[in-house]
Amino acid sequence: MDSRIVARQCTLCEAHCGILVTVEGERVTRIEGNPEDVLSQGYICPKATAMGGLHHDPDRLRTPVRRVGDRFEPIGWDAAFREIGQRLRGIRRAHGPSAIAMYLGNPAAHSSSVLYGALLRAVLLTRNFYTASSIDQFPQEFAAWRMFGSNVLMPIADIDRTDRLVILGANPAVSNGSVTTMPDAKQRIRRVRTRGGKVVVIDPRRTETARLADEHIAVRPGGDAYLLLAMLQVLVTENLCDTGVVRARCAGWDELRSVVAEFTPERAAPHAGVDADTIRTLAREHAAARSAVLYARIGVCQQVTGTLTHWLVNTINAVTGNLDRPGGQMFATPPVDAARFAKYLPMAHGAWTDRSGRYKSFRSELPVAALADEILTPGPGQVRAMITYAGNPVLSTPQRGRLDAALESLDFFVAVDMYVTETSRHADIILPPISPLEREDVNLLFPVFSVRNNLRYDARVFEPSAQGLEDWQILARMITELVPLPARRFTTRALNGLFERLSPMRMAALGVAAGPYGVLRRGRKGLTIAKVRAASGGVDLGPLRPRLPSLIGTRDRKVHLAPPDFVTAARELLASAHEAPAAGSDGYDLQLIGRRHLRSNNSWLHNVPAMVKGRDRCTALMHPADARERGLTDGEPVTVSSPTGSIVVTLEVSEEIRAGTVAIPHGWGHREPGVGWQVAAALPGANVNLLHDPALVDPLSGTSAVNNTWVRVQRSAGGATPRDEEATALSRR
Ligand SMILES: Nc1nc2c(c(=O)[nH]1)N[C@H]1C(S)=C(S)[C@@H](COP(=O)(O)OP(=O)(O)OC[C@H]3O[C@@H](n4cnc5c(=O)[nH]c(N)nc54)[C@H](O)[C@@H]3O)O[C@H]1N2
Ligand SMILES: Nc1nc2c(c(=O)[nH]1)N[C@H]1C(S)=C(S)[C@@H](COP(=O)(O)OP(=O)(O)OC[C@H]3O[C@@H](n4cnc5c(=O)[nH]c(N)nc54)[C@H](O)[C@@H]3O)O[C@H]1N2
Ligand code: SF4
Ligand SMILES: [Mo]
Repeated sequence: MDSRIVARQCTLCEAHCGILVTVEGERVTRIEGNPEDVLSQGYICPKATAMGGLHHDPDRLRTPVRRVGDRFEPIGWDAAFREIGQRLRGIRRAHGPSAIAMYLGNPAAHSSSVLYGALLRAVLLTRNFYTASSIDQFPQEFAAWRMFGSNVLMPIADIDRTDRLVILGANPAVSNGSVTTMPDAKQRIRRVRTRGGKVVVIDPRRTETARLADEHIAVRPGGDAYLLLAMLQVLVTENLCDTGVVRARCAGWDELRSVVAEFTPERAAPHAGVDADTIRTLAREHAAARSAVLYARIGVCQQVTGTLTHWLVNTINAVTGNLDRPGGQMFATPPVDAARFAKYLPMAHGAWTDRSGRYKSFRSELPVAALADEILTPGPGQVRAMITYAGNPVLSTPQRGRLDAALESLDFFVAVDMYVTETSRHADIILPPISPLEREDVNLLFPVFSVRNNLRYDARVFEPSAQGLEDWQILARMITELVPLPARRFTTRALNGLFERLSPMRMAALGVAAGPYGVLRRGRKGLTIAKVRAASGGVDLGPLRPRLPSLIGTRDRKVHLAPPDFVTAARELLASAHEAPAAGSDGYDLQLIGRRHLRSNNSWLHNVPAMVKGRDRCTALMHPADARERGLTDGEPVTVSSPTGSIVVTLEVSEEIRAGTVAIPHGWGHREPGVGWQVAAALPGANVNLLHDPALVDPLSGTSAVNNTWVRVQRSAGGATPRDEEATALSRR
């Protein structure tokens, strides 16, 4: 049989590891790491093979479908777009542009089709634009915007050169790095230690990453802001800061010092759940190291103190002289230098709000916590139609379990997705893109956040069928339907023709040619997409280089250490620290946090058998002392309830989690009627977001604080197992 090997990337997570895909006949028979890949150097995780599984998955939609009663029937592309155009234009005419909402999910960021997602968003002119970012990295963007003048300036941990790596609320050994792209994070972490450096992990769970570290500090969930404020107090009072650098490059130093002056490690200790000596040592060692970096990610984003924590992380790195220097926090010089221009975009925090006035827009979108209310609450401005693109908000966002009913109540709903998911099952029309292995691409986003400057190319493994469309083509056709056109019947074709010539690949080629390494700047030796395509593992563009002065977007061109709203919030937090730490109430006595598994990726790899074989992954992880106290045993079904909702999952007892804390992964709960992913639908597990109160957010950025829910865990009534209908019944409440 014909056999061939194609080099491309796995596009499932930010690492975008280089893979070699072996195809025999029409089937993928092997996926292995590409040793020539300039960033991943042969590494892959077990998820890489899912790229083949997804491609061949019989449940993956290959043609558009339309809902007829409670079934979906195939429909042609032209008919689908015609109907979408008519329905959406009608709703916009009757109720205004904000009556159409759009939700953009995580996989959108993994292909350059996202450019058309942004264009569709712009054409919609809606206030109701939502993305997964408001349950993800918004606090980091918000802190970057206020400190450096642009949300894109989220600094990267220079892990390959640091002498001291301190990780808070991230588990790169499993996630392979986020907002610091680091394929084979495990190896990179080990190398910090083999070259004589030190690794510390601050996390309520003794994670896969913590097991690689010199030291694990089991912080109380939500305790990080206190811990960091006290670290700063030590740095300031013991004169451990690099004041030369601070005075030359930063503003707000005096204000910052006055905020933390009184907040000793002793005062922080009960709130952080970490003893004072440990906090003091953390501060001293950070200052003493030749280079050091605090790296924080989603665990601390999803807290009411999300933005404050990321501000303090950046601040501690800055005042110890570790900002914009090798081994510290740095900024990439990517082939398309987005950060240079992003500072000119208006961020306009609070340009509008949701109708309740509680949630402010940030970078032109509303926090996703407002979504169900904006659909369900009647009155002027109510959302009547919805477009989802590469997202599964029913499983991935907290909505008090009302998003199913909300989506069902819409006048019209179109989902751009290749599965009938918990979300898209409510759609009137589902538009599936071709499989990732059928697209050609260069990703320009992740080089902005990678540990080395690079550009890599994704080759097509299979030719798409003649009818197959990429996401950007689907989105372009929707844009055409929505742009006000004078004589629609005649101009539609012209506009579609124009878009066909403006493929993201073409735009990327232009961007790269005009970028810092491009032919337009460097002449014949410069970088082109053709050169990247010709190199099997992409092009390495060298280590990160100091460059903040050329990027910074604040008016005075200084790093702002004390943005007034952050200072106010910090003072409020410190004032409340006079009281005892929060301890839950009404019997809600455990703090719930999330976790990720190496073979899972948010909600959508659970239909690939190789990714879900073995034991139930959606378990509640609990410390033995907590289990004993409740008379619970490993492996039994338990009911986990919060004031917001209740689910049934299997209990997993383990020393690895801090007492008083339970951890349950998100993205599960597929046993819903009508979902099309049949492997997933047969799995145990429940939707943990049913437990989270959407009203609980980081007040600065509006990010859902899903690592801050108090729950109660009890033996499941009647000994029901999570495979029973009970889990389904509860999750549909
Ligand atoms: N409680 C809790 N909730 C969380 C989190 C948490 O830690 N705890 N994490 C949050 C985070 S970080 C994230 S990023 C979100 C993710 O939240 P979402 O982005 O809403 O959800 P995903 O699970 O990534 O679902 C992606 C959907 O896109 C589809 N898809 C995959 N590839 C493509 C493609 O190329 N094109 C199109 N059109 N569709 C595609 C899949 O079939 C799937 O339905 O979840 C968030 N939710
Ligand atoms: N295998 C796999 N890889 C993935 C994903 C996946 O689902 N599976 N998802 C991808 C996505 S969309 C993202 S955004 C990234 C996320 O990448 P990471 O940020 O590395 O994500 P997590 O593994 O969720 O790590 C968060 C950690 O925070 C801890 N934590 C929770 N609350 C607190 C707290 O209050 N303080 C502290 N200090 N720690 C806390 C948790 O115990 C957990 O270990 O991963 C990406 N990579
Ligand atoms: S870490 Fe795994 S899932 Fe992520 S890109 Fe690499 S192989 Fe794919
Ligand atoms: Mo994410």
